[in-house]
Amino acid sequence: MSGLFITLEGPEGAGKSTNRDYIAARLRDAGKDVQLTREPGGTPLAERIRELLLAPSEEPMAVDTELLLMFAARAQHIEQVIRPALARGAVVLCDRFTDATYAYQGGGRGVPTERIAQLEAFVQGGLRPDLTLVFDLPVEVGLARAAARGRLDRFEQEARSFFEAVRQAYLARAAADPLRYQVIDASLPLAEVQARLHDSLPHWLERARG
Ligand code: T5A
Repeated sequence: MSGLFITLEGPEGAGKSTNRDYIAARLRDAGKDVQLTREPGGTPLAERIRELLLAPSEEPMAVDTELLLMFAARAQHIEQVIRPALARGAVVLCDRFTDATYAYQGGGRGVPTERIAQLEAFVQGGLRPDLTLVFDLPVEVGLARAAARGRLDRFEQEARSFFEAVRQAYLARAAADPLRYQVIDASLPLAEVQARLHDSLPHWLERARG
């Protein structure tokens, strides 16, 4: 594969989608072929699985159901979108990927890391992001931003302790592999976050290409 696989991660309301569009615009200015996508979702079928995952429901979703639906959507997304884009040499810019499974299902729900790692190997083979940007901010700031948008999805209705665990899981993963992860202070004003992205991105991309 000759493309570059970049993922954006972080707790709720961290600004991933906003900054994904900003990064895509900078990369396109530099003449890159950019494939924008997101998880769960990214293909029509995977977007239908996303609806199942995010819709609040009377029937509680079993933790393993949630885990397997995340990976079912991912398998479809990888086959239909991510691998073809990488094969044509594109930069794939993906709003959440498997780090979200480690953070939400692992940190938040308590699924053992080894079980997630088994599914990751099964579904992805050797596919891993080249660069992961973790947009980090205090839980209450992110939840306030998400709440300002209106109705809360199934995850956004979780307790604050769930999101604290999610945040800590992201930070622990980033600390364990500082070459792949860049932690960005997403509590700063948007203009400041984007100024930092503007200044650091070329360096991160160069390093990710190895
Ligand atoms: N999930 C996902 C799992 O549990 N396991 C998995 O494996 C995967 C892949 C997906 C849900 O699924 C879970 C995690 C999620 O709960 P989602 O909608 O894709 O849901 O993810 P969210 O995090 O909910 O997306 P959000 O849209 O809430 O957050 P973003 O994308 O981080 O934030 P964004 O860019 O939409 O910004 C939110 C608001 O804040 C403002 C923006 O203008 C916007 O209004 N904003 C700022 N305001 C002030 N200062 C800044 N620096 C700002 N940056 C953005």
